[in-house]
Amino acid sequence: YGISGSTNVQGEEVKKLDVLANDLFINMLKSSYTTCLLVSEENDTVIEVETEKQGKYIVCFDPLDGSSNIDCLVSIGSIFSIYKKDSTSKPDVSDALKPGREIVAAGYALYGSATMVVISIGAGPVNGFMLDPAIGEFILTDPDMKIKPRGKIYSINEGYESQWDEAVKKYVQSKKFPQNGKAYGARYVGSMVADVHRTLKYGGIFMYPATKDAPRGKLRLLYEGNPMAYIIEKAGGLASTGKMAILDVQPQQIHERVPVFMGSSEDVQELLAFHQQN
Ligand code: P6P
Repeated sequence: YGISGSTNVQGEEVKKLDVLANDLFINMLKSSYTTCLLVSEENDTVIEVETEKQGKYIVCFDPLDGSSNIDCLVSIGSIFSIYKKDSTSKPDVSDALKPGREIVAAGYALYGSATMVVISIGAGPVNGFMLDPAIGEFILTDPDMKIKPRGKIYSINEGYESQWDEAVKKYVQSKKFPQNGKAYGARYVGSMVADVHRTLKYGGIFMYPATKDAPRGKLRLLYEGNPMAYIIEKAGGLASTGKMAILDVQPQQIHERVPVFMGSSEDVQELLAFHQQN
């Protein structure tokens, strides 16, 4: 589909597939009678579910993340996090402004060389379900996913190097020109779901740091940073803003952004050491 001609709250061109995905998520969630409030990357304000269809869950989602990759057929995905409403009051935006630690379930769908849903619920593991188109079912192909303590890949948009802070510059430099051992490989898709899923499967670190143009980074806390941090932490990795755990950030508004550093624990700890030095 071509460009639908409109732009979303992020000022990005909204492509028809984005609009379609957003409509599907909203319609399916409302008609599940389990949700009372929705936050979508595509909607400026919270979406209140009609009273007669309300349930007790709040869902924050990016219906189609990586939309700039749609027309060139690079992997894209959907990301979601779920909270349980902790009061009987009328749902309002404050119900969505909870730290990621209060998430009850989260995950993503990756539309890549295969379609996979990775999800974790409550105290449960991270499970990966691959779609088998022959039977139209998602099969549990990756039970209890764990991330390696250290990988060999770093993932960042190097085009913005001139805008990074010193800690990130020195860390990336140390991966390219290590004092001992082999240099890391570089991989960057430009779709968070694809980059994080590869990091989960292979290990390493995914970074979207603050830049001079975007002092709080580009990725959104509620429906990109938090759900991915929830998955990575439950798989044994770390997810930080560079200053604190992403899941501990108290959101102030539904589309706020955070710097993101997540992946293998030893790789993230190494990056954080550069932040502490600087
Ligand atoms: P850049 C896609 O638009 C997205 O929100 C994430 O999926 C992705 O990680 C990031 O932006 C890519 O941004 O600035 O590197 O093109």
